[in-house]
Amino acid sequence: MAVGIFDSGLGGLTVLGSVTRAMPDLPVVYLGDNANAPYGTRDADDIFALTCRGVERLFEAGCDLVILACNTASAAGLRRMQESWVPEGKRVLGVFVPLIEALTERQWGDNSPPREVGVNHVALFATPATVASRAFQRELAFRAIGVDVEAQACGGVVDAIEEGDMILAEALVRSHVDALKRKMPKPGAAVLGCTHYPLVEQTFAEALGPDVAVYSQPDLVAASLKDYLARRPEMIGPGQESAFLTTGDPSRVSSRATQFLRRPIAFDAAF
Ligand code: DGN
Repeated sequence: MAVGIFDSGLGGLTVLGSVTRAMPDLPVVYLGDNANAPYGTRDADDIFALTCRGVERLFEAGCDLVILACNTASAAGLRRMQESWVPEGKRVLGVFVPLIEALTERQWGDNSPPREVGVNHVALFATPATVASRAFQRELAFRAIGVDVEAQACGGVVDAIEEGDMILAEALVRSHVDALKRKMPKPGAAVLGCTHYPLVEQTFAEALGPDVAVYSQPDLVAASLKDYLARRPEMIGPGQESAFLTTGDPSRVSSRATQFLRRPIAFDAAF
């Protein structure tokens, strides 16, 4: 069995990169819904329908476990999916929890009551849809008390990355960090709550300054997945190859992915 990784576009490749570094032999099927990216300005029902279609395709490709490597899709419907849509024998996991566990220094499955953690002021950078959902704040409230979150909706950054305009993406990041600092002058930590943002992580870190700890998802998700699979060896098995699927133009997406991952990647049409 392969593990499926789903994103609205190219952002999930940051998670895929960390997963394959942590588990080089793990077969992974990636699906990017590039034809419909970005999701960040769509409504929740639309995002839910598109995400279900992509995840279903990954189930058909032989994945029993799918990671929603998209905060926007997770915010719009991960819980709804898990409660009412995921078929028996299949699993869908999101990317918020490993991030929040790192921020609150908790272990997977630690359901103890909320407690004070070492950081009081947290800056959240995410897409407009993720920020509007307040899903991050809700998850954090289950685990930590006394943490003040200031969220900055980073309009335009995903679009610029999908278009390959990294100069624009970096300029937008700097202006979103400035906007955040006007609301919260001294964050103790910054959370990159979108899987596209690790591609401009250095710009976030430079704009935030050396005193702000930046939490980014790819390595945290890979470590949680490794731990999860170690406890469920039956979920992975031989006989499946890694594959890359897109709803967009395979040759265009392949060349962007090859640039990002710095190795040759060949996408096929998903449908
Ligand atoms: N990478 C997606 C996320 O983590 O939210 C971006 C979603 C989008 O398409 N805007």
